[in-house]
Amino acid sequence: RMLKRQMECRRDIDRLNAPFLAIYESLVPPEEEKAKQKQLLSLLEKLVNKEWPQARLYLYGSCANSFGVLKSDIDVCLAIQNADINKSEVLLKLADILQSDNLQNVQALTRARVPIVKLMDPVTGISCDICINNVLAVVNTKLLWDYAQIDVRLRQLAFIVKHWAKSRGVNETYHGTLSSYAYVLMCIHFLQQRRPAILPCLQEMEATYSVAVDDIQCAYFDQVEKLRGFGSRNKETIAQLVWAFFNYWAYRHDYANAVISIRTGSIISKREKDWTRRIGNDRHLICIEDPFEISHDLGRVVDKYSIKVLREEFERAADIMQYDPNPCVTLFEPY
Ligand code: 3AT
Ligand code: MG
Repeated sequence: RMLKRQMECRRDIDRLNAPFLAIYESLVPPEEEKAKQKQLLSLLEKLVNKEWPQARLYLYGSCANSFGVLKSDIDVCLAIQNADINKSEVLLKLADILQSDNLQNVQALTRARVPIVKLMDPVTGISCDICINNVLAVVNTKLLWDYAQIDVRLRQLAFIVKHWAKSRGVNETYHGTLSSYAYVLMCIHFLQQRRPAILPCLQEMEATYSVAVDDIQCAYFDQVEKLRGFGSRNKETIAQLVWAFFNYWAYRHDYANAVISIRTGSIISKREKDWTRRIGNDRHLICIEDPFEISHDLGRVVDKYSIKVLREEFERAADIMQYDPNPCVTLFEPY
């Protein structure tokens, strides 16, 4: 009976639509934030091009994938063609240039997993990380943006999930929980799997966009304006989807055998990917396949301690969605 109750949505669920939409609206950044980001980007472009005239700057991450909540930092990628550049040298040089132009807190982190220069622009108040030649991140940013154009429920769900993850302290990769990028992939997968489906699988469709990044071919259908209304046969509301999302990760997902894959629009098996045992530090306790770098498991940061934390948080959220009189408050209570 317990199980039956967990699989059955609460009857008054749609009463939660308005408050969830209000939370979503309150997180959407205002237009002037976009303008400030552009302003900072063109300042950076000007400075960078004085030293490297051929170089280009690209926004990536949440400031460009449409999943950025207000007051997010911006992620910038410096693309330099020259094959034999030394990333550390470029970063140190870049830090020098930025420092002498009144940008604040300039710091080159050359030994980080993704080496970057950090800075804060006192004019716009925006903080920014600049990395070098991380083209795959620019391409996966476009993929996420394209998915968001198809059905507004993706953006609504992802904002609520990200807000929940930040409030509950489970959006910290250095503590073994998941990145924002991983949570957005979980939302896309989830909406691809609803019946009727709310999102298609763009990488399984005829490719209208194709780029090679190193030895990885990134190709998918990107004429998403033709796909508006794709999910309209599915009438599920945001409250129902939030309920079902947490229910899926709390009680339905097969952690022992399943890999979620937005590339194929389905679940694939750990065995098929040879992700059944620990290799080095990759334990594969929750498996989220990167859409392009398919040997990359976004769950690889999760360890035997943090998997418990994560799963308990999913269960807490699912139970709140099922039983709590006021989920829109309780769900986001600081841990
Ligand atoms: P926040 O709003 O900053 O929390 P975000 O979408 O900017 O969310 P991150 O700062 O975690 O997310 O990452 C910035 C971008 O870097 C997002 C994605 O394009 C790329 N990225 C992050 N982690 C990975 C990864 N493990 N593999 C490939 N690309 C990644
Ligand atoms: Mg970011």
